[in-house]
Amino acid sequence: MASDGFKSLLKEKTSEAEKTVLSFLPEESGFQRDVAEAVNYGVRSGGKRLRPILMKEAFLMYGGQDPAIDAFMAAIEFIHNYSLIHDDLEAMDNDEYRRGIKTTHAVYGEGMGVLAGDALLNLVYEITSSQVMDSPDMETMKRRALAQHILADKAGINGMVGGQSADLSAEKRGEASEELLLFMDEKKTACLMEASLMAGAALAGASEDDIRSMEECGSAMGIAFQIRDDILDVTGSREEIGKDAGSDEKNGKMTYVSVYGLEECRRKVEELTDKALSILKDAGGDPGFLSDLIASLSGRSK
Ligand code: GRG
Repeated sequence: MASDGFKSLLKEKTSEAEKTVLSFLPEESGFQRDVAEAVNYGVRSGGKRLRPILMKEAFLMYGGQDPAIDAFMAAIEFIHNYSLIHDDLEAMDNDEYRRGIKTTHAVYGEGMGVLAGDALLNLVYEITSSQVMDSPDMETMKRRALAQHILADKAGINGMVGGQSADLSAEKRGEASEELLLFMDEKKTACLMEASLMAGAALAGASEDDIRSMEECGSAMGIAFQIRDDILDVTGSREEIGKDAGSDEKNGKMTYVSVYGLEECRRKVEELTDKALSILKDAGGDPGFLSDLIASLSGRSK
């Protein structure tokens, strides 16, 4: 059970992350204002802001001081939000609600939903490449470029997009195996957790070994996060999870719950969370809040 101290710190950090992310949103003006409005609607719709918080905590854990962290926090949240907007489209999961309100395509139409996701992904490269170009020295430029590379790699064909592609193909072909399930969840969900922790560490100038530890920690916590998501899709209500429950079953998706059942899934979440925490403990630095955050996610209800 999370302590009151942890809860109030999380609230504070969530509101800081939120403020940072929103400060990078586009202006709603000109002939392109509709897409800017759709982008802003999607990003302003709330959410836990987990990925930018993870990034900032890894950054602080390794003694980071680079002001570019703000742009990178916005960037990871923009990648996440683009993936949600596209995931909700008719061509994907066809979901009408997310974060307790109508999805972006449900409000702005399918075409604008596609464009809003595209625009967000481009914003990622606009705001992070500006940070690389404006670096005050070569060392900082290398750290920023590495952080940018991590985001691109983990979000792309060998990361999140690859996982989503495997998910769509499995659905279409009726394929199912433990190996495939693990691949899908590692790629489509854990990769952005990995990217958050790794990019935070990279911006702080952490060593290659430390960045690798962040990757391993993000992988274990990310898979646990997805299994918890699968559990909530079965046991949660729209009030709790902000979207229609039972979406996986409706779409005939293979999930951890459909393969292993609820009890085994709960056990796996605990096991993976312990693994993430133990990697973090051995990673050097003071993981204080980050440990508490990862531990709290195993019992999350939204
Ligand atoms: C290029 C068409 C195209 C798609 C990109 C759509 C996509 C690839 C990937 C989707 C991956 C996806 C939506 C995975 C689910 C991950 C997940 C559990 C998301 C929910 O994260 P939370 O709970 O959300 O952090 P909030 O709302 O709190 O931000």
